Amino acid sequence: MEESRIAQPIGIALDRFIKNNQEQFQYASGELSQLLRDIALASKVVNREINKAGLIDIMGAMGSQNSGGENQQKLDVLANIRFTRALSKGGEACALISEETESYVDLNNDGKYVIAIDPLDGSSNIDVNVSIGTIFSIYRRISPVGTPIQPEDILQKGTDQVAAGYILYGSSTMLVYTTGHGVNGFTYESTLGEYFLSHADLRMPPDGKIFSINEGQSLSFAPGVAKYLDYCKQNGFTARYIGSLVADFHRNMLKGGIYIYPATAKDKNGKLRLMYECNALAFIAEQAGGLATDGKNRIMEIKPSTLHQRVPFYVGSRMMVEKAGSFLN
Ligand code: AHM
Ligand code: MG
Repeated sequence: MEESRIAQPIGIALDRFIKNNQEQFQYASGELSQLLRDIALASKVVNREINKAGLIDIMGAMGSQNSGGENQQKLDVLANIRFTRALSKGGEACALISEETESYVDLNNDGKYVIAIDPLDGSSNIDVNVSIGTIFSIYRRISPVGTPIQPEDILQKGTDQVAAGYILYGSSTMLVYTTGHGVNGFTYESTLGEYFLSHADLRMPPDGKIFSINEGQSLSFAPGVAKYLDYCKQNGFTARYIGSLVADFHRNMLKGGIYIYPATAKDKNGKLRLMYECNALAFIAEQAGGLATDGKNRIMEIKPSTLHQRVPFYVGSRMMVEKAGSFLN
């Protein structure tokens, strides 16, 4: 464990944990702490809506499309509203990038932070009671506080993240995040309405035997990807694919595995978005001892050129990601 990591007892409440760790932040003014609390609060509201989704008429398609031309679900839109509200109220954020909006949302010019978020990832699983997630990255703005937001504030590399995390709405709801000092996971206790530390200083096994990929598209994979999948099968690996990135990632982080969304004939740059899907998970993976690449390059070093940029994504146990890469190059 690094010296800068403060040992925290299992069971400590998220609020207290954030407070105790505040001095780890480079800019310990409390604003980043507040943003993390805002995200946690919004996630509780979203969690409540997800849990009752089958009971009231909030499931199903919205009839509208998001920035990528995909059908929006009612819960996608609801989650976007909840997180946008929570993150705009406190004034800490100057801009919000979301999967659900074409352009970034200009918030408070006095805010220090830029947030990229996928409010509800795993859309195809919403209606069928399968795990879904929220993914977020937090950046410090580059332009001076108090001035209008600039393109360089928005299009920052993953290495510039000051915090990142996800919420997994699964068999239990978890919030997992990093501020660059290791990864910690908190489980939601719904009767108390609070997250408690359940997974302290998470480490990803360096190697594993789970591979997660949509093999239905294998005919349009590059030969190297197909060869790596043959290698997995020849070595007795296990295939596990939920189709919810957060859930697939979380399982692989705990058990050891690799998640791959490669370039396909349909999606030449893969399907997943660099700014609000891949970077956050790459940061968490690396902080837990894992790795994230586009098959060749470190995800966090890719300079985004557009908000909704897609990228092939290889993430998980370090040795598995390296091995997959060796088949591609
Ligand atoms: P979404 O942002 O529209 O929900 O898409 C992202 C999701 C990931 O959660 C998941 O890993 C992937 O898309 C599944 O895609 P596919 O159905 O092509 O396998
Ligand atoms: Mg998504």
